[in-house]
Amino acid sequence: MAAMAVRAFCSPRRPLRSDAFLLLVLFLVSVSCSTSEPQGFCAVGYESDCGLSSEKILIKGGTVVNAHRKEVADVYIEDGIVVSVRPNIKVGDHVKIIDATGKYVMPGGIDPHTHLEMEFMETVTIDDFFTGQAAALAGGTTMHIDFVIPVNGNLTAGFESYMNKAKKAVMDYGFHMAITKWDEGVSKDMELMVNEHGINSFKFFMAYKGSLMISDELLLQGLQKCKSLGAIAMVHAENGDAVAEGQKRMIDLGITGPEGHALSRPPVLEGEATARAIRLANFVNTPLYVVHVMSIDAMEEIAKARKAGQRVIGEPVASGLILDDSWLWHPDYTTAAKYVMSPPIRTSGHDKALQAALSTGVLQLVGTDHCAFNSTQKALGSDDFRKIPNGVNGIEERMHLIWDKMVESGQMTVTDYVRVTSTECAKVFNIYPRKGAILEGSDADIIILNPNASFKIAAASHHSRSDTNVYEGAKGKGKVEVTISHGRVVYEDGKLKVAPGSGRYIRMPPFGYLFDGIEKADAAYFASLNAPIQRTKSAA
Ligand code: URQ
Ligand code: ZN
Ligand code: ZN
Repeated sequence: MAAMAVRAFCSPRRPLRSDAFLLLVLFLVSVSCSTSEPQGFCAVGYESDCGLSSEKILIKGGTVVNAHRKEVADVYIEDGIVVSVRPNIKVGDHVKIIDATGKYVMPGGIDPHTHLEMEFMETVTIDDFFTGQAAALAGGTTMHIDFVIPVNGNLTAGFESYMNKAKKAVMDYGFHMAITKWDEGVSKDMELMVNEHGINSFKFFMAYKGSLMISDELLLQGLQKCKSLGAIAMVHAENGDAVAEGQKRMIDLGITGPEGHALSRPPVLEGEATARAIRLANFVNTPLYVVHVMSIDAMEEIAKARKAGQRVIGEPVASGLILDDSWLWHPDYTTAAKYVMSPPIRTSGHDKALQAALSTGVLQLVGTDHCAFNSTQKALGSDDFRKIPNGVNGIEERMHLIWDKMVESGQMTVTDYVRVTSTECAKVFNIYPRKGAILEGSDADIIILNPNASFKIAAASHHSRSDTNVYEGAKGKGKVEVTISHGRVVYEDGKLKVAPGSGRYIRMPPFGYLFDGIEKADAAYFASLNAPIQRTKSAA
């Protein structure tokens, strides 16, 4: 666990208060460090911004990269906002100068898919809004969108429980809302979430039979409600009924290990559900977002729909782009169980096809589905793979892995890198250009990546609370050296300077760009019906 500087109390700007008070505070910190957080994590008073006030910052001489262009320019930041982006900016005193010569200055990553402190499969994901976000910042991601799980199907209760979890936030975040049951109350609450709480996307699970899974009837209701609210419908697309059959088939064959997980839910079940969701969204004529696209089968359904002009967004995740399923056959259970997630990581070949689809725009943005469980939690399924908590890490590793795999390999340009790791997410969820860009007036969420430096991934040095990492030992080119969140340098020289409570909830308005012209298409559809036919009662 990398050390975090307890800045506030040592910062030159904060006068030393009475010794007694300082001792009390240090005692509180040591208690908080020793009890809840592993060694090296130090959190200080929630409300205080720990002296991490917004700084005046000038980033000099870097190559500023946005999704639409790159330019050698300076970036001047004040009060958490990008004030100007142009060459040779002159500034006064009290401005922190960061030399970015030879480096890339890019919008901080935005991770559209995470699960922090989520109750799932008889346990809770190991990273909460403090450790998960701290890991994100160390990896160059400055915002994430997490999935609120309703409490017994109740959306408002779910929202309140997640706002409570997010009290310890150290970076900006937003919420998607899962829909796990349907009734008039849920339909009403969806309006509330959109109009009152800044949620503009809802997720429907077509798998996890008996827990989160919903029926096609509910999916149809949900798609129509999303359309009326200008909210993005998101789907976990696997045929949950067939998966249950696949699981039974494996267990009956005596296959109870992690390899059984992959064998029980083959790509065809992801392809079938993706095609079904796409056709239902086409029937309703509303945009669809397919989360964690893990296979060629699902990707080709998305490609076909987009080629036909349908508004479908495909989100591959780092694990599907980088890893293959050979790990699930690893003889050591703890090692194999690390890689159990759904849809499963696929055989080698799917990863390369997903990379190609991402580099050519068939798929639009990269998430992580960060849903980390430590080895003790994963051991819950040591006798039956159906009980292994599904999920892998990635929130800290995504920006580095995609840079190395896609840009260093020449598959993707640096402007496209920014588009798929930040800008497209901001646009789809309607928070661009406040987020996802380095433009005058944008939030100063910025990373400085040194293309000539390198990274190495290891559980021993990562910031997640998990004792394992599915990218253990991975090395590559490109290193995020500085992370600026909301105008504050929160990661520099390998040190995190974060303050619980400093993260902000980002409201996301409905009717983003994916809804532009939907009503025109509806009008054309109704005009095309050429019905009802006015028939006179036949004489007969
Ligand atoms: O399905 C999801 O997105 C959640 C439950 C995370 N777990 C996973 O295996 N993908
Ligand atoms: Zn899912
Ligand atoms: Zn997920």
